[in-house]
Amino acid sequence: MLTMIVIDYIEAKFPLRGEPSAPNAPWPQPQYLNVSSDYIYIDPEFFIVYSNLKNCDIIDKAIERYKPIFFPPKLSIQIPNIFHEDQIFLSVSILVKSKKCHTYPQLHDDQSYSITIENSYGIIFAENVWGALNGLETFSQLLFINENNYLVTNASIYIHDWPRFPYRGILLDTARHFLPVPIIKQHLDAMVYNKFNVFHWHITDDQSWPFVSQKFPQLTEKGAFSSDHVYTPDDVQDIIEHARLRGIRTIPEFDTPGHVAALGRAFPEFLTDCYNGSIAGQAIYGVHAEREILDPTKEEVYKFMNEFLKEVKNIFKYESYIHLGMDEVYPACWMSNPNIQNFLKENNMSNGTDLMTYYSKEILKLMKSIGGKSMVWQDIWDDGVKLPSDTVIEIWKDTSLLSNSPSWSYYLSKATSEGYDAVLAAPFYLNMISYGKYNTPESVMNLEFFKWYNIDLFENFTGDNIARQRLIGGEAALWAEFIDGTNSLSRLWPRVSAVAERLWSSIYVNNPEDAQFRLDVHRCRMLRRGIPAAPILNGYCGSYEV
Ligand code: CP6
Repeated sequence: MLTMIVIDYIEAKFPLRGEPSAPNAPWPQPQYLNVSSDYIYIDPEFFIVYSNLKNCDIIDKAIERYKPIFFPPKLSIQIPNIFHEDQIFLSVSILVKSKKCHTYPQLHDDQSYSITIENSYGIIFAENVWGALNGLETFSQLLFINENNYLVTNASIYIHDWPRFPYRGILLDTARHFLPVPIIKQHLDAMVYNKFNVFHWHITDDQSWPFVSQKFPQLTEKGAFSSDHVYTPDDVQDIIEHARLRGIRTIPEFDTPGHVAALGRAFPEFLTDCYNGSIAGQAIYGVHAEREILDPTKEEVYKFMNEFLKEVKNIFKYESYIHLGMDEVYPACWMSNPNIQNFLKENNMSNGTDLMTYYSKEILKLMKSIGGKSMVWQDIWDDGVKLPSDTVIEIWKDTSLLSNSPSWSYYLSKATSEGYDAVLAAPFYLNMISYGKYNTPESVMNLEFFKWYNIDLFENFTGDNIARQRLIGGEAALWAEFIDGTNSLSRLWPRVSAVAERLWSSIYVNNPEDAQFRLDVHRCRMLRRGIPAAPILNGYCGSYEV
C-alpha cells in the first residue's frame, strides 16, 4: 500500500535547487524540485512502468510512446552489473487519484502532478490523466545517459508541479502555406515536450482553404492551393486524435467575415463587391479594401455559416470552442457598396462598426444554437459588441506593432474585469525573427528569447483577484507568410520554449541567462526525439548532432 503526502507549496520564491544545467534539467522548470546528487542505474530490460488505471487509452498509449524515449534505441546503453545491486532503479508507478480515464482535456481540469523517486522506486502521482501525462513527460526528462553510457537518474527526487496558467497555446497557420500532416504531428509532439496544451489551428485564410468540407466540397476544390494541399476528414481526425491522446485540445479557427478570399473562390456571391466611384466589381486599391470580406446583408451567408459550423462542431466533437476570428475587418469596401449603404439606412445603422456588430451577433447566436462556445480575436469586443459570457477573447493588438493601440495589459485588464476569459497572444509572434543576442556574431541566442522569456502577463494588470483568474494563459502564434513545411519546426522550436516556461513555471523563474543553459539541454533533448529544433548556443548535442 503506497501512501502519498501531497503538500501545497506556495510558489517558490528562490532559485530552485538542483543543478540548473544538469543533463537532466527539466523544461519548463517545475514549481518545486529537489534532487539528490547520487545516482541510480536503469536496466532497460528490467524496468517496469505500472499504472493504477486499467484499459485507459490515454495512459496505455502514453506508456508505449515513452518507452523509446526512456530507452533511446540509438545509443548503446551499458547494462548495470551486480556491483550496482542496491543502486538499481526498478519501476515507476503512475497513480491517478480520480481513477477516471478522461476523454478530452478541459480548461479547468487539474494538470498538476508529483514525482517521488526513493529507494529504487518511483511514483508519478496525479489527480487525473492529464496530470499523469505531465508527470510522465517530466519523468522522461529526468533520465539521462551518463558519460559511461549508463542510463541513470538521481537516486532521490521530489517534484511537485502545476501550471501557472491553464491555457498554453500554439497557433499554426495552415492557410498562408500548407503544413503537411506529419509536420503538424511533430509540432504536437514538441508541444508535449514543452507542456503546451492547446493547438489553435488557424486553418483557413485569404490565401487558401485547405479544410475539406463534406457538405461544401467546392470550398477546397476552388479554395485550396491544389488537391494535394488539403486536410481530408481522415487527416483532421488523425490530428485531433494525435493531440487528444497527448492532452492537447484542438481549437479550429474559421475566420470570418474578413480573411475569406479563398472561401470567395468557391462562393463568389458571398463576398462584398467593392465599388470604385460608381463602378462595381473593382477593388478599391487602398488598405484592406480588396474583394475579400463577406457581405453581411445576404441571407445565404448565414445559411451557409449555419450548415458549415454545424459540420465543424460535429467533426471537432470533443471540443466545445470554435474560434470565429472576426479580426481585421476594414469597412472601406462595405461602405463603397450601394446595397450595403441601403441596408444600413433601412436598419438604422450608420457605419461599418454597426454592420460588423450585426454580423457578429448573428454568428454568435448561431453558435449558441448549435451548442458551441466562441473564441474570438479582440476586434469585435473592441467595437463594443456584447458577447456571451463564456466567450474567450484573444488579445493580439499591441502598441509595439500597431500605433494608436493601447498596450495589451490594458486590454487584458479590461476584458477580464468585464467577466471574459482572456488569452494573451500580442507579445508572442514567433514568426518574427532577428539575429543575435547583442546583434553580434559571437552570440547566436535570439533576441526574442529574452524578450518573450521576460514577458510578465500580469504587468500593469489592474483587475481584481477574480479578474486575475480570468487571464487563463497565452498563445504563441506562427503566422505563416514566410513559413511552410521546410522551416516551421526549426523556426518554432526551441524559441517557443521560452513562452512554454513563461506560461508554466513560477514568475520567479525568470533569469534568462540561467535559462539559456537549461534550454540548450532541452534543445538537444528535442533533437534526440526527432524534432529539428534549431541551435541556440554554440556547441554540439553528443552523437545526435545533425
Ligand atoms: N492573420 C490573421 C494575421 C493576423 C491576424 N489575423 C495578424 C496580423 C498582424 C499581426 C499579428 C497577427 N496575420 N488572419 C490578426 C489576429 Cl502583428
